[in-house]
Amino acid sequence: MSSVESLKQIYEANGQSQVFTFFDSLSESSKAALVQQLSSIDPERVSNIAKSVLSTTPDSSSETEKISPLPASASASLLTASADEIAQWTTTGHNLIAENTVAVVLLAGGQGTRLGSSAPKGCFDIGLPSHKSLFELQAERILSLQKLVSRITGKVNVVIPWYIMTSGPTKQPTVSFFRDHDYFGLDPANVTFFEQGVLPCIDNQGKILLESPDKVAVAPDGNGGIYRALVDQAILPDLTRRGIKHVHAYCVDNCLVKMADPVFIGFAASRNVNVATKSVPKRSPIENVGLIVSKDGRPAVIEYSEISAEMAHRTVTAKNREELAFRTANIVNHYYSVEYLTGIPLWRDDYLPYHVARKKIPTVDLVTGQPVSPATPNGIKLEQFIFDCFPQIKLSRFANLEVLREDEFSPLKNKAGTVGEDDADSSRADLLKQGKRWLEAIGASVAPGVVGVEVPPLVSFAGENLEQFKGKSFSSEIELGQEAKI
Ligand code: UD2
Repeated sequence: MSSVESLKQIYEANGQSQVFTFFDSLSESSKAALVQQLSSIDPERVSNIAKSVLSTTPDSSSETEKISPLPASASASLLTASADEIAQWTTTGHNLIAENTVAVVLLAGGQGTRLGSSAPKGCFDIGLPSHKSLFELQAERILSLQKLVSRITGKVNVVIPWYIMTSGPTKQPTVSFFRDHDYFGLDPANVTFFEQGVLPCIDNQGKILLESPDKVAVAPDGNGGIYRALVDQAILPDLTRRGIKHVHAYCVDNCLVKMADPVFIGFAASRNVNVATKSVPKRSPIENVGLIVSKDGRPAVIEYSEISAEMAHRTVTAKNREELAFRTANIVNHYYSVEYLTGIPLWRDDYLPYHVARKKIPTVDLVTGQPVSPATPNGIKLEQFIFDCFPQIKLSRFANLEVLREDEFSPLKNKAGTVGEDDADSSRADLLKQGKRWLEAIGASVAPGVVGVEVPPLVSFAGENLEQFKGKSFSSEIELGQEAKI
């Protein structure tokens, strides 16, 4: 039996024979392309996933399991920790970085559709005086932290390897952007790109959708695809080869992200946890953030797209103040011990659940063969979520570190001038205000009406090393270090 016949049989057996609708009318090259793509897909796995996601309603889980806020034993907060505690975490973090045991993993496979830009989000210019992209800010923070740790510990050749997860749509433009900018001064040997997997899109009956007569519609498999990719793309052996013990994974669109944050690394390592996460107090009941909770005695995150309105709005009265019952907001800022990550091969195939994203998926009419550009969602993109590994972790090996939103979280989600928050304008303002706070803390001044000053990462990683600007006054929004040009 030919390979095509056996392929048809497998798809037929799993109720997915529609993918061959136009096969006989295709050219030889199109037939080969479709056979190659279909051979890389497991129709049984897709049909099983479709069955599981189409049979459960998201709210059902959040109502039944025992869900409560994380216990105090698994939480800490920079808003309440003592200066000594924070200093200890910072020193521990500096030493671990100095020993070259800390790496950073960037989640950069998202397609940023809400932003309305076709380029990868990391390329985005949020309008700073320097017009640096998010990628450039993040690269310079790595350079800055390497230099800072070297200066503090006396260690030379401090290296924080950077692993960048891309997806089909973002890989080429991301790699080109780094090459065109000469890796922003980083050594390319310490910047590794790897690609996450894709999954076929399905219709509301679980049938795999064709994008065109000779191509299955596919989409990145969610930021939870990182676990499969760390194994399939041989990142785990590279981490081990380099002697990495601690990994910081983060969301590309947060202009305030502290790359390989020594405080966070030191906090997690000193508690000897497998997984840790940063959080901020939720801004409002309807903020698009996951909620970090305890579910059946394990850490978990309930995504904003799957939480019930009742739960999102539930309040409690504490210290005579009414506040949200669930207010520990996930900000895609996670820590992993490499010891934990080496266990991925044991569970990556069947542990993480799949989530449903109902989308408008360009497809082809199976009768007429005509392209269909749906005006309303006609299908489902299947995604895994990075935080769905949390329930694997005992609460004793997990920790949440609450941080200051103004210092650590300003996501770029929306097109400027549309929603009015979490956009380029708020990102730009939040970064400039941070610079202003840092400068005022050492005795510089920023004129009224000036939003703030851009402090380049290579001048300061987290507000240190600014004494030279004591007494200076800034009368416009500039990038520090450029004032000589004014
Ligand atoms: C994410 C969080 C949400 C909250 C919010 C805050 C998840 C699943 N949800 O929601 O709880 O913290 O951010 O900003 O983490 N990505 C990939 N591959 C993919 C999809 C996404 O790498 O297939 C990356 C994406 O590039 C970004 C991060 O994951 O760096 C978060 O993706 P998003 O911005 O689409 O997630 P969002 O805002 O829906």
